[in-house]
Amino acid sequence: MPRTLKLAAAQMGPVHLTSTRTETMDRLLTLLRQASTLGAQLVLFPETALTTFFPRHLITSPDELSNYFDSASTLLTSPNTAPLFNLAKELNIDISIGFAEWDESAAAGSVAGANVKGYNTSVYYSARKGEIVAKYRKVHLPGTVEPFSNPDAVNQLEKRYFAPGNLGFQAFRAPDLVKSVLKKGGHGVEAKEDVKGKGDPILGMMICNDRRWVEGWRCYGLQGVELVLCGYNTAGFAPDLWGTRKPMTPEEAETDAVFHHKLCMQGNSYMNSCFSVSAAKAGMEDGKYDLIGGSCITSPEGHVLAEAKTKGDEIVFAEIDLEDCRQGMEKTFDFGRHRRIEQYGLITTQTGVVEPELLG
Ligand code: CDV
Repeated sequence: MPRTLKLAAAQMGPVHLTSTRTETMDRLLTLLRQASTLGAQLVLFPETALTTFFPRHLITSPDELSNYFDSASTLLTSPNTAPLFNLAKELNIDISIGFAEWDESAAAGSVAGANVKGYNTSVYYSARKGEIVAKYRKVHLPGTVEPFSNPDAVNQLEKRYFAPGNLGFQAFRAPDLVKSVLKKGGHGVEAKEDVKGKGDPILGMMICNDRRWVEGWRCYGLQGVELVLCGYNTAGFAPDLWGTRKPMTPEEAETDAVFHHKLCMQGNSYMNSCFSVSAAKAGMEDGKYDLIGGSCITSPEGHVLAEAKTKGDEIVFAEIDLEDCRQGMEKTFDFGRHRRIEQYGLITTQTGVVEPELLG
């Protein structure tokens, strides 16, 4: 049985320090309406979609910092965020969006020098339910607590403002997003094998840097994920962050950054037999910080089905059939038959690299 889904990434052009919340919200609403005209049932917005990517700045004023955060509990009611969820409900479109989540309890145990105010978070809103049905907090926070010593460096101070996500990689089902699916206790459901690939779509969220880490993808793969959603803000040129062993022009660096982005989305989609959708915040933010575009939708065979053509506000759209995940899940990547967990101990017992002894 086909389980088709009309899917969109809502790529955003830059949002500046000077952009007002109202201006940014208007752009989000326009993108959602555009996706609706294409028939989208699910729209993904970028990481920290409501503001500029503020972790590139050293912000010391508590008031200024609090302007970039929102509380998860008031997303559906706050004037800063409610219009988007209200429109999603009206248009009957599920949405997923990234934002900086204010949660002062996150600061407990944070490292010296940090000024942790919460988490780098994304939520999944089900239009049919009229509620947020899943929340994910970014696990792999890139960058540093303190700015680089180079005054011209592009900083990435996520470890300063956010605590690492503490919700794991929890897959979830999107209620009634796809028609004609099996429900619990449904007619003809006898064994667990009978329901595989037949229920409501299985989704997982990750945020930006997470896409570079196979561990998160595999955690989702082990829950039968069919679609991974990933919003991002990826610098096009950040030699202090990435290293300078092979000097590159900003143009070469950006080409490489887009290549690595797609490599992660395509390779990990293939190795976990799932679709993925990624949505960038792109272009020159705050006047001088270049972010890559490259928002795309990829298939379980690792192909790019649709991708952004600009670095501005743009809808990337594809109709997918979740049934296409079955081939990989049942053959090459049938985890139950082929994985050898007795050989993978290092993955969960060791964090950093330990090289074999030097030879004599
Ligand atoms: N927002 C991010 O997580 N950005 C990172 C850094 C390393 C540019 C990324 O992985 O794209």
